[in-house]
Amino acid sequence: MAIQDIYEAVMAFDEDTIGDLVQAEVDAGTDVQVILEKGMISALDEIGKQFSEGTLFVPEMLMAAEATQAGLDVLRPVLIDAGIKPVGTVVLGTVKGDLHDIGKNLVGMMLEGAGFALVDLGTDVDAESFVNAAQEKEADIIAMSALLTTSMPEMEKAVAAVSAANQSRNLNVKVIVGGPPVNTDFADKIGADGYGVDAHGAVELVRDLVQSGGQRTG
Ligand code: B1M
Repeated sequence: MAIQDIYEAVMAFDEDTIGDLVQAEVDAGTDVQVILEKGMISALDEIGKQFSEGTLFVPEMLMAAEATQAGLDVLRPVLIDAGIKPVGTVVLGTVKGDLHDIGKNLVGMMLEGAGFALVDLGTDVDAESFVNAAQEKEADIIAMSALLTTSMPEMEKAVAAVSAANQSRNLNVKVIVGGPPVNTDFADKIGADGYGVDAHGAVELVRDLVQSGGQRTG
């Protein structure tokens, strides 16, 4: 049993056995971050590379994603330490037009594990839905994910809507953004309060913003 088997299971779209493989690594005491990065995320990177090269297509990308989700289901209870009193509330979603949710789900699990109450709006979330959910749930932070370059204008719109609602509805919600097409410069340009480079970075950033209200990269 090895991390390589988990990598191979994603590459083989094997959602039936990946759970057992992940569980075996968890039981063996392997670092969850290693299981995630070397087992699943690196396989998805290879799938993405083959998609770019035209040797794999959307159905294969989807099957690889489903196998990954099956592995993540096993990691969920390991990442989420139940029973912690919420230290803040985060509204999370992938922006409008974008259906990718694996990275977003990871960010959500790590936030829950760090003791934040999570309102996960799913994918294809428009600006108004982010704002309304934040108001309704009295959230401290809105966390937006994007995987497509074409989602970046939607992210900009959503950040602007939060900023407008902070004024017009007298809210005090901060926004963080993340995902491969965005970076600190983009976050600054669109007026976000920060950029999370990965799921761990997102947690650090949210923690910092909730505690101090400053702008930074996590
Ligand atoms: Co899509 N896809 N896809 N896809 N897909 C990419 C993103 C792509 C890079 C593949 C490629 O061309 N090499 C490419 C985007 C190119 C671009 O715009 N620059 C692409 C494309 C083009 C498309 C379609 C347009 C294909 C088509 O239909 N012709 C289509 C779009 C559909 C849509 O959204 N409207 C599409 C569809 C799909 C599937 C549905 C088949 C499937 C998604 C299934 C799902 O998510 N449930 C899929 C997949 C699986 C991928 C790849 C292979 C894997 C993405 C992934 O889950 N990575 C991807 C190639 C790749 O990434 N290598 C690709 C693992 C995940 C853990 O990483 O999401 O980056 P990531 O999250 C990280 C960090 O980015 C960060 O933390 C996470 C963990 O550390 N992070 C945040 C993410 N969000 C954050 C938020 C934060 C902070 C950190 O704070 C708020």
